[in-house]
Amino acid sequence: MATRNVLAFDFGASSGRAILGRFDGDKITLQETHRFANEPVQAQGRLQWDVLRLLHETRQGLAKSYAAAPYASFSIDTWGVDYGLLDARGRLLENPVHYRDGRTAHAIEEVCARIPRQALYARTGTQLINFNTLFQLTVAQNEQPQLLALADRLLFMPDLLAYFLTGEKYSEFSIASTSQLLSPGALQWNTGLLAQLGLPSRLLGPLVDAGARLGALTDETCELCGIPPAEYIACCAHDTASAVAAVPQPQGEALYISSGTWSLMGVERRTPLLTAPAAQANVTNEGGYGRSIRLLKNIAGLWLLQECRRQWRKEGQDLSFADMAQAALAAPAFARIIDPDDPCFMAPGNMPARIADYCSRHGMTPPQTIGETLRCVYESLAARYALTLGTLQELTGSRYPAIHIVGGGCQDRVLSQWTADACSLPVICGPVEATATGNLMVQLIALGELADLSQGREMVARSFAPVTYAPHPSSQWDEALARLAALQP
Ligand code: ADP
Ligand code: LRH
Repeated sequence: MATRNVLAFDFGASSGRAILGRFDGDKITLQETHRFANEPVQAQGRLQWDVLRLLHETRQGLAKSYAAAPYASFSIDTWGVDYGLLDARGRLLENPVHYRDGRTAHAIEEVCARIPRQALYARTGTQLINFNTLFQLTVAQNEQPQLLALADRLLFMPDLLAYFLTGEKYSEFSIASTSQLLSPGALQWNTGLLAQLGLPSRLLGPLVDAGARLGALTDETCELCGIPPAEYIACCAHDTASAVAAVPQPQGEALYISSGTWSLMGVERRTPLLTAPAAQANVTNEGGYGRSIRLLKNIAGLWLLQECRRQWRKEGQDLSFADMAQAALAAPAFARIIDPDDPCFMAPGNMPARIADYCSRHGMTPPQTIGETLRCVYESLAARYALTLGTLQELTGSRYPAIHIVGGGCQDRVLSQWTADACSLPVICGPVEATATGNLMVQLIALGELADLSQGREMVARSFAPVTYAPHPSSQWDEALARLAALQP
């Protein structure tokens, strides 16, 4: 069979990349044709995404990839919840605001004064995290009513970038499902909820499933890039949904951690779980490929390591990932445990100082060295995964034979081994570029090269050799879990 080429753009909160996939009918091979930093910009008191820079980099990726090999189609996935607003002429009204901006710090309390927490959860199936689009919009409505009055359409980040390139305005299901603006598990805006909160439903346009074929590059982009009009196919436009699609699990019963800036730990289901214990645990029911449900928990993830690394670089110490792992291994074990999900770690800033401060406030000796700080973060993350495993098992009534870790973070051997140890389960790592692989796979299904998701997952299993970590449980991990469980925010 002739090779079929498709192109994925995957934007994480720390970097973006263009990845060309070559499918030979059996396996897929990946070529990274373009990678760029995704650095937010603080301006006028707001943390914002540099969306035009991202558009520019996307065009670079389109051109460079075409030079590597002509592709039949392309697609875009990004992080969740953030959006841009367009006016009636389709012009972007303001730079999209970063979900880590502090403007939504009290948004949950304000909305829940009108709609009780449990009712909001039952009506949306979405975890209550202050950065959800719903909360961002209620803050915008309070602070900038004139902006919302001018706005005609809201597009989530991947749909916005696709619109810049194709001129078509759609909202893909998985990315829309991160917003808290959908009815649970449905391809349907929750207009009743919007009306109750005084938010304009006219902002919300047509919803489509992943796999929809949505037009082609505009003449403007073709001319700028010097390429012919490639087709745009919606992938699972939420990066986590694309990553979960690429978890090599033939029966779809695996427990996964999508490990990048965030660690998203969960399982795939057919229906949303909206029980009181699910609401209490604040797990989310996000949309996946084929209208599946990703029942998962957001865990702060490698963000803490990224921010520590950024701070040390500022101070003149440029550490590689291997240096960081070495330093952690050399530090004393289980000296301190932090809650990686504590709100004090959410905003960008001096993370080592915040970790030290957290330790002091919770009666622990602050870490003195880089190695001690890193050991604390690694052990705390692994312990958080283990507690989350327990929560997911309780909620679903299932036991899981192994944990699949996918994404950039699965290259971290120390974290992978300690996750296996803390969870007392084998950890199966890979693919590293799961998000791009899931993005490419959905395009291949839409193009008729693969029959369905299970064929796609078989292709993933054939294409990427996994790395497995056997667990070495110990009573020290049990104690660490108990210490983490006892920490109060
Ligand atoms: P996102 O898409 O959310 O920005 P990625 O999936 O690209 O994140 O993962 C980025 C993270 O993966 C980095 O912050 C780092 O912690 C981890 N990582 C990347 N490369 C390596 C490596 N070679 N060794 C260990 N960890 C790595
Ligand atoms: C991971 C992610 C996650 C969202 C967060 C905003 O990149 O998409 O699933 O909760 O970013």
